This record gives sequence, C-alpha cells and structure tokens, in this order.
Amino acid sequence: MARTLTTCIYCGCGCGLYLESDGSRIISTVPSRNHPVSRGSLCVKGWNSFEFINSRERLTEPLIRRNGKLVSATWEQAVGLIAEKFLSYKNRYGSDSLAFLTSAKATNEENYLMMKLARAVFGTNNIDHCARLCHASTVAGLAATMGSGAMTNSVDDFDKADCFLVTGSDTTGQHPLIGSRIIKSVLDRKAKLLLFDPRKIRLSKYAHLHAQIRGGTDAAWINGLMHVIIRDGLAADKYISERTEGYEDLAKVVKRYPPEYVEEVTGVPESILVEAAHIYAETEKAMIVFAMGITQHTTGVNNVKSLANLAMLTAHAGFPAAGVNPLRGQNNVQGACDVGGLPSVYSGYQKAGDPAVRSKFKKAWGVDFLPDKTGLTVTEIFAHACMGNIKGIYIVGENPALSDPDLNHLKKCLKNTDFLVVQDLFLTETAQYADVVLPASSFAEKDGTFTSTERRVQRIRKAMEPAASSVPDWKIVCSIAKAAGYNGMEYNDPSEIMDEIASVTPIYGGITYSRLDPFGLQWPCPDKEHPGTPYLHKGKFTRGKGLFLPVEYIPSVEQPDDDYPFLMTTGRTYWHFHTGTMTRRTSVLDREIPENFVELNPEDAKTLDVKTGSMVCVTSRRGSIEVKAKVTDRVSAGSVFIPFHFKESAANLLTIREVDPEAKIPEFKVCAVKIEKV
Ligand SMILES: Nc1nc2c(c(=O)[nH]1)N[C@H]1C(S)=C(S)[C@@H](COP(=O)(O)OP(=O)(O)OC[C@H]3O[C@@H](n4cnc5c(=O)[nH]c(N)nc54)[C@H](O)[C@@H]3O)O[C@H]1N2
Ligand SMILES: Nc1nc2c(c(=O)[nH]1)N[C@H]1C(S)=C(S)[C@@H](COP(=O)(O)OP(=O)(O)OC[C@H]3O[C@@H](n4cnc5c(=O)[nH]c(N)nc54)[C@H](O)[C@@H]3O)O[C@H]1N2
Ligand code: SF4
Ligand SMILES: [Mo]
Repeated sequence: MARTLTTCIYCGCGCGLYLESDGSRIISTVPSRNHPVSRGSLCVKGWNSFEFINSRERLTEPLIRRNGKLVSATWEQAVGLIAEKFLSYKNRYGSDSLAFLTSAKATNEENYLMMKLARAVFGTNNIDHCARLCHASTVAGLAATMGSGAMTNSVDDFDKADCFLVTGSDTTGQHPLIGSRIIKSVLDRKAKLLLFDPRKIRLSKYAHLHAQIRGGTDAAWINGLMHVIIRDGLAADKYISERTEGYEDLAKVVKRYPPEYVEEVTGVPESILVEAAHIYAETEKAMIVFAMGITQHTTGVNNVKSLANLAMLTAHAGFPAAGVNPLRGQNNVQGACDVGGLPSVYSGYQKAGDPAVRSKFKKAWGVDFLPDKTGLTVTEIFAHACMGNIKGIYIVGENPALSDPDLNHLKKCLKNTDFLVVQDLFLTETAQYADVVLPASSFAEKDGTFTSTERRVQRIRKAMEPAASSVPDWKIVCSIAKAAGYNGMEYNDPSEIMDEIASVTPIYGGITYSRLDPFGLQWPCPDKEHPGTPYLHKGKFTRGKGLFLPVEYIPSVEQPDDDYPFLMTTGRTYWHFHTGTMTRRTSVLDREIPENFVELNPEDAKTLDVKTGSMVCVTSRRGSIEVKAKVTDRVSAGSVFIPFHFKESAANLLTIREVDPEAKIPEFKVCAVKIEKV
C-alpha cells in the first residue's frame, strides 16, 4: 500500500492527510500526525475525502452538445471547439464578451493559469470565482482598514488566546479543526468565548455569553460594543494615536449607538453588550473570528470594517493571538484570490488598473496587450449573459446552478449564454446547461498547492493516475491557450508554474516546491530565505496606519412583512459541503443527512401545526420549495434556517439577488419567506 501526503480538499483549515492507494484506487485516508494544524486529527469529511474520487458517476470523457444532446467527443475536438468559439466571439464582439469562473477547489497553479488565460490570451479582466459569494466583503473591508484582506493570525494562536469573539461562524460545523481548538481553550485554559450568532450552534454550549442577535443587524451591535468601550474608558489610546488614523470620525458615529438603542435593533440585552465589551477590551490576547454570518449581506463590507474598527480601538491587531480572523471557506479560496482569480487584481493583489503592474505582466507573459478595465464579478457575469453582452463563459470547478442566489433567474442566464463550457468531476446541475463539458482530474490525481485560511501554502501530491480520460485542470487550461494560438503556457509540471508565480508575486516570492516540504509556508514570504509570516501587521499595518472607517447600521434589503412573515437564513451542515457534488456521493456523509430540512422554532411549529418530519412549503418572492420541518430551538421564533446543499429543494430558489454595493456579494443570510403546511 502506498501512502501519499496531501492536503484535504474540503475546508480552509487545510488539514494534512495521507491518501492510501492499493496501486489502482485510493482506498482510505490517514491523518498526518505531525501536521501543524490537524495534529493527527481530521473531521468526518476529511476521513471520507477519498470516496467520491472513485465514484462511478465521474465524468469519463469530454462531451459536446449536438442537436440539443451532450454526446462524447475527443479531447482534440472539445479543446479545438472552445478555442475556435472563444476567438470568434473575441473578434466579433470584443474580449469583454467572454468570462471565466475559476475555482477555489483547484490549485494555485491552476488558478494562476486561468487568470493568465483570461487576461493574456483572451484580453479580458472578466475573471472571478466563489470568493465573490463568500469573503469578497472581507477582502474589501480589511484591505481598506488594515491593508490586507487575509486572516491576521495563525491556527496555533487559537491555543494561546484568552478571549474569542466569534460571530457568523458555525466554527465546529464548518471549520471543525479550528472549532475544536476553541472548545479546548475554553475547557482547558478557561478562555472566554463571546458568541454573537442568531442561532444556537454547538459553540453556544461553551460560550461565556451568547447574544442571539437578530439576523442582519451586525453593524448595530458592533457599534454598540465600541460605544461602551469608549464610554467606559477602555479604548487603547496609545495604540490609537501611534498606529491608527480616523479615530475622531469613529467616535462620532458610535456615540449614536447606546446600549438601549442597540437592544431595540438587535435584540441583545444591554447587560450582555456591556459585559462583552468589557471582556473583549480588557483581555490582551483576544481574537475576533468571523465568517459568512458577517460577510453575506448587502452591508457585508460595512460589517467587516466595523469588526476591524473594534479590533483597532482595543489594540487587538498586530500581535500573536490577537487579531481579526476571517475563516476562509474552501480548501483553496485564499489561494485563488492570492494568485489573481479576481476581476480587479493580478496575483499578490497587484492592481489590474495600475499601468506599472500591467507592463510587468506584459513582459513576463510576452504579450503586448493587457486589459485595464475592471472586469465583471460572478453575479454581474450572469446578469450580463442574460442581457446578451456575455457570449461565452468558461466555468472551472464551480456549480452556480445551485450555489448562486435566485436560481430561477440564474437558470435563465445560463440558458441565454451562447456558449458555455463547464469543467468538473461530475455532470453537475451547471454542466447540464453546457455546450462543452470537460472531465477534470481530482485533487488525488495531480500535483499542486492549496493555500489554507492561515495563509499556509501547502502541497497536494498525486496519489493515483487520473480517472478514465480525465485531465488535470492545469493541463486543460494550457491546451486551450495553445489551441488559441498562445505559446507562453507550456510547463512540464506544476512546480514550474509555481516558480513563475513566485517570480511575479511578491507575497509568494520565496515559495518553491522544495521549500514546501513537508507542511508548507505562510505568506508573506518575499524571498528564498524568508521563514514565512505567522501573524500580520507586526509593528505597523500593511497599509501603514490602520484606518478607522466608521459605518452606520443599514437594515437588510428584504424584511419580513405580513405576506412573507419569516426571516430566512441559509448556510451549511457539518456533514455536507456546498452543492453536495462530493459529499452526497460519500456514503457515510449521505447516510447522516440524506435530505433537506428547514429549522423551525417550536412556537412557530405550533402555530403552523407541524411537527418534525411534516412537509412544509417555503415560498419567497422568487420561488418555492417543499422540505421537511425540523422543529428546534436552534432558531428563534420568526426565523428559519435552510442549508443550500440539496438540488431537489434548493434553498437558492428562494434567496435574493441583491448585493453589497462594493463587494458585490449577495445577501444569502437574510430574506423573507412564508411557510405553509403541505
Ligand atoms: N461542513 C462544511 N464545512 C464547510 C463548508 C460546507 O459547505 N460544509 N463550506 C466552506 C465554506 S466555502 C465556507 S465560506 C465556510 C462557511 O462557514 P460558516 O460561515 O461558519 O457557515 P454558514 O453555515 O454559512 O453560517 C455561519 C453562521 O452565521 C450565522 N448567521 C446567520 N445570519 C447571521 C447574521 O445576520 N449575523 C451573524 N453575525 N451571524 C449570522 C449562522 O447562524 C451560522 O452560525 O465553511 C467552509 N466549511
Ligand atoms: N444560499 C446560500 N448560497 C451560498 C452560500 C450560502 O451560505 N448560502 N455560500 C456561498 C459560498 S461561501 C460559496 S464558497 C459558494 C460555493 O459555490 P460553488 O463553488 O459553486 O460550490 P461547490 O459545490 O463547492 O462547487 C465546486 C465544484 O468543483 C468541483 N470540483 C472539485 N474538485 C475539482 C477539481 O479538481 N477540478 C475541477 N475542475 N472541479 C472540481 C466539484 O465537483 C463542484 O462541482 O456557495 C455560495 N452559495
Ligand atoms: S477540518 Fe476541514 S480541512 Fe480538516 S479534515 Fe475537516 S474538512 Fe478537511
Ligand atoms: Mo465560501
């Protein structure tokens, strides 16, 4: 039996595991005992991360749509058709009639090549990926206040902090190996957990206090905390004057958020708000931890700015075990952003609008044109396809037909796209709309790197030959570039791509495959001698001075009313991942949660006369689904929760397309629905 050390494909924790192969197939996983994050453990998804690889439903060959049906084709035919179609749209309608969705499931090397394909070969900045639906607000909000959009601390700091302010993160479910460190610190070291979440989650049981906030009111309670901190003389005056700017503006705004007002808006009792403010401000090693409950709002950027303000007000940034920690979701969403899978920046967050950046990349890539206009985001790409401005879309490793908001609208957009290419492991809901489907190899069948939430760039290693006639994404992208007439994309293996990334990307400048053995390096790692960076903003912020950017509370776009009286929030379960393409093909995970449900408070269940297991119909202004009720006090009266994993009753048929004006992230966490017993 051969054991290959690699990195988990699911969440951003970035656990280390071995894939065990019997020569032809992967038959099990074993945790890596010495891995700095997972230290010999894995969550249930990691333990079972090999099963979907062997699924009989893997795509086995390229498919091309002929007379309305997807039929088998050769690689030459499929790649040739893509190059021909994309070049013809480029010539007829211009480069910006094309769009590219890259993948947080794919490697850094593959994402880098996708942006090279979009920009150098086809001449457009229309490239984006699921970070838009996820931490786009974080990247914008933290870059503006601190100068870098990434997690400030390391996973190891969870063993050292004495206070955790956790909000909008169901940490034990979605980042289990980080969640367990929080619990361990609470139990073993008496660290204090301050939880701000509308739902009772597993962490509630361990929390010193749990403020069950009203969904969508985050800016109000965060301003309230800062109001109390300033009022009670707990602000870090010396730090504020030495390391930040804009304090006066902040003080003016938060003055308008006294605890009585905050209680009215958010439902957080005054005593809890005051106690939380004191504990957070008075504990030296205090970490803010947040995820989708903060970012997926039309006010997502404001919410993130507000958390950054709170940390700077109390000198909780720029130190070990004190900082602002967005938990990045996918295995490689940090990396897909780092290497430029975004419409406004090249790798290392170098601005596409900056002529000096473009001339550097022109030279590196041997091209004489690179676009300067900021590209479209995921949500805009589909809207433009609907209007007919986008003709061709190339989607690698994403499943928007289940993961985007307002699916009835999205499906119209997919139908209206002249030429859609989908590259995946499976014939996903999105692939069913495609004109060409390309079978990609899985993480077990290729080499590369993923970057975890703590900015750790780690290797994935090939443990078996590609299934059927699937091909690793990086090779497919290179062959499309070549077929389109570009000769600057030829590599023998992914380490050569990483060498190119390092040569043009200062934060990855010191990264080479030989240095990544065994467990990787944390960026910024500017040169070959640099040991990597465990925490950011040491001594000074990446942007120089930290900038306070005060924000006002703005209610969510769609509030419950007489017609749609419930506030619906959506999210995940521990057992499934996103659109279920992999976890619903994994027997252990599928057995635990085989079908969808809606969490409903006992009071509401009584009014509706439903029990756990009763079928209910949930309807919003955009769509309707039937699901089983799960009666539980995890949600408060008037609120419901539905996970978005299930295609047969997709939560995203109900969600709203409204986005944050700056980050363009949709309001996945709040919309209004009505519920009827079926
Ligand atoms: N098992 C599993 N793990 C995953 C994933 C998965 O699909 N399955 N996906 C990965 C990805 S890409 C991501 S982005 C992460 C997401 O990880 P999380 O963000 O932790 O997951 P979510 O379930 O989206 O919801 C987060 C929390 O936000 C709370 N919430 C809802 N509305 C609000 C609000 O208005 N304000 C606040 N403050 N909180 C609110 C919810 O009650 C929930 O506890 O998980 C990653 N890990
Ligand atoms: N209602 C609601 N909707 C949401 C959210 C929410 O909280 N609520 N969360 C949003 C968030 S945070 C996110 S990140 C998105 C996720 O949205 P998506 O990224 O669209 O969802 P996934 O199911 O992770 O899709 C990944 C795809 O990649 C494929 N894949 C896996 N490995 C490889 C590979 O090596 N190569 C290729 N080519 N393909 C591969 C998988 O089969 C799968 O089809 O969903 C968003 N949608
Ligand atoms: S915590 Fe995340 S990275 Fe670790 S095993 Fe579970 S899914 Fe994989
Ligand atoms: Mo995400």
